[in-house]
Amino acid sequence: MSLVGHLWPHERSTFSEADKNGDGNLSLGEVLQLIHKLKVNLPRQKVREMFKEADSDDNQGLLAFEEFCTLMMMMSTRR
Ligand SMILES: [Ca+2]
Ligand SMILES: [Ca+2]
Repeated sequence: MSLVGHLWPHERSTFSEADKNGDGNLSLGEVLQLIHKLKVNLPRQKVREMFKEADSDDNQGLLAFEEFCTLMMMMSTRR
């Protein structure tokens, strides 16, 4: 089973919970709030870098669900 497949249902609910304004995308601010809530110990600067790296489609500055999964993968593999 792939990691993404395994995480899917959980990530989906995390994503919609983090999407405060309900636009279907996560802004950097929403991601930072989520990370704070999850008590993930990462410096803001690091989060910003990973956000930019995960943000790979045409809709820059916002993370779609797939991009958010990429970000979560980065966070779990790069401690
Ligand atoms: Ca949003
Ligand atoms: Ca994007």
